[in-house]
Amino acid sequence: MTEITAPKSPVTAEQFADEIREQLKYTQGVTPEQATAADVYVAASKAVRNHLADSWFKTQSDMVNGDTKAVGYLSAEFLMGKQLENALLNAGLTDQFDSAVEALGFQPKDIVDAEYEPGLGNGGLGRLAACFIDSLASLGVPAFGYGIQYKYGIFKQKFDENGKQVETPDYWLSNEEPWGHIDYNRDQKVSFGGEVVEENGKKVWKPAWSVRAVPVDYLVPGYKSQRVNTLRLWTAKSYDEFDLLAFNRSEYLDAVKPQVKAENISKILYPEDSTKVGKELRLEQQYFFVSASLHDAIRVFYPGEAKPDLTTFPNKITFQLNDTHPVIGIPELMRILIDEYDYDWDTAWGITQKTFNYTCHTLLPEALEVWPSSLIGELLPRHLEIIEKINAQFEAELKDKGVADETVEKMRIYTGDSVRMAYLATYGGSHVNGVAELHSQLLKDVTLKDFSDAYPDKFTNVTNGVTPRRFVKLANPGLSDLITEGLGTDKWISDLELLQGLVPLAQDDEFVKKFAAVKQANKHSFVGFAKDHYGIDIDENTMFNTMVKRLHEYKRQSLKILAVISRYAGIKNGTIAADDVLPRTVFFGAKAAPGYYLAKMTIQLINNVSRVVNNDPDVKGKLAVHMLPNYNIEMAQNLIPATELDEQISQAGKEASGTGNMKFALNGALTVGTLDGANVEIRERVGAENFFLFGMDVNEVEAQYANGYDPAKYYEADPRLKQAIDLVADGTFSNGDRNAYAPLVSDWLTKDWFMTLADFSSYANIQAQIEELYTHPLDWNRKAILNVANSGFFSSDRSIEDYLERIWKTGPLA
Ligand code: 4GP
Repeated sequence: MTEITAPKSPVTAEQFADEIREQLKYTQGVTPEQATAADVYVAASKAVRNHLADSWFKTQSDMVNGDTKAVGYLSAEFLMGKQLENALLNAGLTDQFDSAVEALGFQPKDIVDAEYEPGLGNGGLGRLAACFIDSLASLGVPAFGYGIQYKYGIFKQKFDENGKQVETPDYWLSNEEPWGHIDYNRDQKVSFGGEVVEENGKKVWKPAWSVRAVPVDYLVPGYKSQRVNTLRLWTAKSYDEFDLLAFNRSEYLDAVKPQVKAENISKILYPEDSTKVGKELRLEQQYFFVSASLHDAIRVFYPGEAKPDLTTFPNKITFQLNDTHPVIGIPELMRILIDEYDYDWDTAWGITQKTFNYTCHTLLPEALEVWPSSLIGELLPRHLEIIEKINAQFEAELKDKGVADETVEKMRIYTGDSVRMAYLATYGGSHVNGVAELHSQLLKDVTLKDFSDAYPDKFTNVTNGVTPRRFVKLANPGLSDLITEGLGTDKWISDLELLQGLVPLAQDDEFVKKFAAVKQANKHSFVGFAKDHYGIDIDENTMFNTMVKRLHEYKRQSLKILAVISRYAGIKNGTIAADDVLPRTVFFGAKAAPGYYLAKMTIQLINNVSRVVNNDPDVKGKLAVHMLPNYNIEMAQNLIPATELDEQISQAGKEASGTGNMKFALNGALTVGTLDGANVEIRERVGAENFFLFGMDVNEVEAQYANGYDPAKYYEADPRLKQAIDLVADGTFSNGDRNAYAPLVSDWLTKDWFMTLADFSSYANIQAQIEELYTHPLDWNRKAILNVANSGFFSSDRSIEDYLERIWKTGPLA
C-alpha cells in the first residue's frame, strides 16, 4: 500500500481561486472570463473534492488496516440535499470559497444555487440516512453508505390549473454532476433468474442474466473530523451494450434491449409497485444494490484474498438494514458464504446473524414488505431455497423455545405463498430497533410482539436525530451566530447538548429580542425566496405556520386544512370577531405518491382552498394559505428557519418518529402536536408548557377503534367541523362542483380511519391558546428559545452514538 500523506493544509482564498481557475481551464475547457455560475459551481466542487481526497484515502486505509469495525448503512434512499455548501463547511473552506468566487466576479450564493438538488429519496427514511452518514463521518467512525444512484430521483411536483398534482421526471444528471466519481474498475456482477441444479452434491445457481454494478463514489466529509467516508451508490450497466446481429438485421430497438433491461434497474427511485412488473423491478433494485455492496465489502476488507477467512467478517463491518428494502441481503450473504466460499450452513448463519441489524421505520403493517414467493423464485431461485431453509430452522427454534404452534404459524417468515421481509430481518439479524421510544415500544407490543416475546434481547430503541450542520448551521446562519454569541463558543455544532447553555438566556430580554430579530430576518428572507421560486407574495408580519412532510392520511393534512377552512368561514361570517383574528400565513409542502388517490385529492383541496382564501378580500391580511410545490431539502432549509408554528398532528401511534419536528424545534418554532412518535420525547425535553399538545393519545385511539369509531358523531357535535366539511361538500372550493371532493368527504364521514374528525375539536380549541401567546412576543420567543436549548438531544450525532453503543459495538477510528 502506498504511503498516504496527511490531509492537504488549508488553502488561502487566492490559492483556492487559482484551483477553481485551473479546473475551469483544464477539466472544463472554459476560461475564467467565459465561465458562468454553473461552470464555477462545477469547478469549485471539484476543487473541494480534491481537498477531501487525501483524507478520504487515509480514512479508508486506516479502516482497512486498523481494528475498528466499520458500519455499512444499506439504504435504498439517501436524500442528500445540495452538496457544495455542506462540503465547504465540513472541509473548513467556506471563507476561502466566498472570497475566491468574489475574486472571480461572482456572488457565493449564486454559485451555491447553481447546484441541482439530487432527490434520491422519498422522505424521512432517506433523509435520516443522509443525516446518519454525516454524523458517522463527523464522529470519525469508518462507514459506507451503500445505495443506488438512480438516474431519476423522486418526481418533480407541479400543480395544474385545477390544483392537481402533476408528476414530472427529475433528470438530475442532465448536467455535469461533479460529486460522484464513477469507478469502472471496482465493478461487481449481479445475476438474476435461471435455475438451481445439483452438481457433486452441491447446489449450484445457474443464473439467466447478469448486470454490471458500477460504483459511483460520493465523499462524505466529517465536520472538522479530518475523516471522509464513502457513499457508494451503484449504477447498473449492461454487459452486452449492443446486439450487433440484431442491429445488422435493422432491428434497432431489439439491438439495445439488453442494455435497456440492465439499465432500467437503476433508472428510477421506487417505481410503482402495484403491478407485477413494478414489483419485479423493485426487487431487482433491492437485490442489485445489496449483492453488489456485500461483495464490495468483502473486496475492501480482504483485498486480493482468494480464500479469505470470512468468519472475521462481522468484526470488519456491521450492516444496518434501513427498513425492509435491503433485507434480501440476509439470504444473499448466506448464499455468498455457502456457494461462493464453501462454508457450511451453521457457520454461514452465525456470520450472517452477527453481521446484520434492522431498523424499522413504520407502524403501518401494510408498509412492511411482503414478497410473493413466486416472484422471488423466478428472480432469485437460490435465495428462495435459502429462505425456506431459514424459515424451517426458525420454526424449529421457536418450537424448542416452547412457542405455541399457532404463534409459530403466525410468525412464519415464509408462508409458502409469500416472504415477510420484516420477519426475515428480525430473525436474521442481531438487533431490531424502532426510531423513537413510543415507536419501539409499539413494535414490541404490537407490530412484532411475538418476536419480541421470543427474542426480547434483540429489541432496542434509537431515537432519530438530524444533523445540526445542515439544519442549523447552514440553514440558519443568523440563529447559529446568535447561539455562538450566547454560548461563547461554536462547539455546539458538533456537541449539540451544549445548547442547554441557552436556557438562562431565555430570561434575558435582550437576548430574547435578538432571537426574535433573527426569526423576523429569516421570515423576510423566506418572503424573497418564495417570490423568486414560486412567484407569490407573502406578508411577513403574519404568523408563519407550516406543515411540511409527505402527504399521507395518517399525517392528517386533512385536519389542518379543515381547521383552516373553519377559520376562514369564522372570519367571513363574523363568528370570529375581527379583533380576535391573528393574521396567519399557512404553508403546506407535500408530495403524494403518484398512485395514492385520496392523498392527491387532499393536495387538490389545499390548492383550491388557497385559491379561494387568498382571493377573498374579506380575509385579506388575516389569513393566507400556500401549497408550495415540490417540497425538498432546499425548501426545508429556507422555510424551517422562518417558521414560528410547526404542525406535527399525526394520529397518535402512527408516525414512527418524525424528524421534521426536530428540525423545527432546533430552529425555534413552537410545535402544535399529538403524543406521537418523537413528539413525545421533544415535549418531555422542551417542557410541556412549551409545546401545544392536543388530541387523543395511543390508548384513547385504541379504545375508539375497539368501540367502533363513528366519525359522523363528531361531525354532528362540533358546528365548526360541520361547517368546514359542508363547505368542501357544497362546492365552495370547486367552483360549485359538489362532486369534486365527494370521495374525500365520504371517507371523512363514514370511515376516517385516522380519526381526523375525533381530534378536530381539540385541535381547533388549542388555537386560541396559541394565538394568545403569540400576541406576547417576549413570552412566545422565550418558549421558542427553550425549544432550541432543550433539543440538543435530537442531533443525529447522539443517534449514532446510541447505535454505536447499543447495536454496532464500534466507535471512531483511532
Ligand atoms: C419515515 C417515518 O414515517 C418517520 O416517522 C420517520 O421519522 C422516518 O421514517 C425516519 O425514521 N418512514 C419513511 C418510509 O420514510 O419510507 O417508510
